[in-house]
Amino acid sequence: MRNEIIYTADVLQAINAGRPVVALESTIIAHGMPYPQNLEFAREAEAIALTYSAQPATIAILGGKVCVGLDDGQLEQLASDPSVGKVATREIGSTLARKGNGATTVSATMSLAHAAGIKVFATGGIGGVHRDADKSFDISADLIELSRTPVIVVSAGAKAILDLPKTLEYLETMSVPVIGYQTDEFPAFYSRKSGLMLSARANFAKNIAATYLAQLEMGISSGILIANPVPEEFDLPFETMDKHIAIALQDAQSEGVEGKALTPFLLGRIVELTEGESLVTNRALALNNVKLGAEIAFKLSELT
Ligand code: PSU
Ligand code: MN
Repeated sequence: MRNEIIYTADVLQAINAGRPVVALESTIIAHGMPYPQNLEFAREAEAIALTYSAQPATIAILGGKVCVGLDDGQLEQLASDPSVGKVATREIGSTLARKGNGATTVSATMSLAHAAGIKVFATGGIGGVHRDADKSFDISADLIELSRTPVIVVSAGAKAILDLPKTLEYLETMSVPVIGYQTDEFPAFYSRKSGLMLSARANFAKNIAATYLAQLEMGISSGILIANPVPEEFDLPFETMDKHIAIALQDAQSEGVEGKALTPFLLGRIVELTEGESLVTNRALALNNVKLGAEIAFKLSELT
């Protein structure tokens, strides 16, 4: 009756041999991008990890099993089947128990990557404190998971639809190290700059790997958030994006969208408002994170 993890042969071999492995999430595929661009993205993310010498392991729950590493048919299912739900950590147990399907968010992917023995995970942008959090209390479970699960999460910061200063404050309170990769500034997902300064910076992947190992040696169980700015050529100006985000937030309010539907709604609305430009940037930043994730996983395997 035990719920085992189903690994692909490639992923299991890489983990057992101590070779570099980078986990990838599935909510970004199922709920973060439209079809078929999401499928192309999922395939390309895997290809980039391999190019940078790391084994990709896309994580999802399919047929009531935790799948670590997916085949192309499973990626296609995630990308195109609207019945695949969005699963955060608190929904892992119920999804497994009812033998359901679920695309895993940053929080759920972190906790399953940890259970599977994977130390590095690349995503787009993490969830965080929403802009009206003083009224809605909407704070992503991604932040809680970062505070208690020792996985390195490579992101382009938190999604710009959020309250970024409050998100950084919350991460500080929850003792989550936030390290700018080759930057002193917290990136704003679509934009390289937010005007918010970080207290930690790493210029090389090996320093990130060393920080992670130092934390583990001291029994610190939190994750580490890496803030990796979107490549220059895909940067969308913060001011322009803020105008689109304001409209998307208004639309969400007037349509009564809230809870876990909010983030997918806002991302989708912003794709429409920018006529697809935000999708091009979202794809580019997420792929850039996979590349850095692979480099960190490589350094980690060298050091251990
Ligand atoms: N990054 C992206 N697109 C996404 C997400 C991240 O580029 O769709 C997803 C992640 O799975 C993240 C989730 O965990 O959005 C946050 O959802 P919420 O705000 O409901 O916690
Ligand atoms: Mn939420």
